[in-house]
Amino acid sequence: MVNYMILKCIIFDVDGTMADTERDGHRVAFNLAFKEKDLDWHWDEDLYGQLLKITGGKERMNYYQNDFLKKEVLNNEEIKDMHQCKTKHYVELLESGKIPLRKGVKQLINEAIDQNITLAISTTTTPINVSTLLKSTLGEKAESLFKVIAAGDVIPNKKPAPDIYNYALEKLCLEASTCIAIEDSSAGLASAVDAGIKTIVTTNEYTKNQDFSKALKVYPSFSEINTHTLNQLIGENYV
Ligand code: XBP
Ligand code: MG
Repeated sequence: MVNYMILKCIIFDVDGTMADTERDGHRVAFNLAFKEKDLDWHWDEDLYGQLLKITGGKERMNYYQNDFLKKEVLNNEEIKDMHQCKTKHYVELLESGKIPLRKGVKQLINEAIDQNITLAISTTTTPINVSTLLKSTLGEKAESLFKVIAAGDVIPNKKPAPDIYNYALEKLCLEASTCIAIEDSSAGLASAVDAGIKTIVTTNEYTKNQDFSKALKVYPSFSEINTHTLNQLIGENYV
């Protein structure tokens, strides 16, 4: 039984973890951008679920044209332009309040703050998407609740590479052994674990059948997740 607090920091993934953003958020924004730019692409829910294998919106569009269409429709500049248009639509979706935090996330954040546990974010998504999600769900000052927000192109290799979590640890100046990551996907899990961070997974419709064998524990929701269980989990695996 671990009573003393080993846990110093909770590092949240964003998409699929803090909020269920992919099906009704990012996917819809991509389709709005394709339509605005008169591109005859449309990603339905099933196809998007396959495309989520690749993290990063720009990288996902390249994956789609190279591996599914098997032809280059958009060059790198056009990919960047399309992604900026998609991000504009995604931010508008967030600002409309259509994408709430998953049940239990706000409570866990407040509990961590009460117990002086540092909060951080480690995500593949574009920084403005993170700040807009936080503001639209937790209020104007929400970003200041997180000591580090590691997001998007700040590192060269996106998840499953460990870069974004290594970047977060460097900025946090904390030992990986005192942190726990919360992820939703096998790519995110691999990224955190390869950075030496113990990780739990909260699944969603898109990721529930993925391989989570490297996770400390897998949860279908945040209902059983609190700072005590997180501390217990890393305490039992403390090295
Ligand atoms: C999920 C991702 C992101 C989003 C799209 O990030 O892979 O790429 O799907 O966002 P995470 P962008 O689970 O690490 O939060 O279009 O801004 O990349
Ligand atoms: Mg995720």
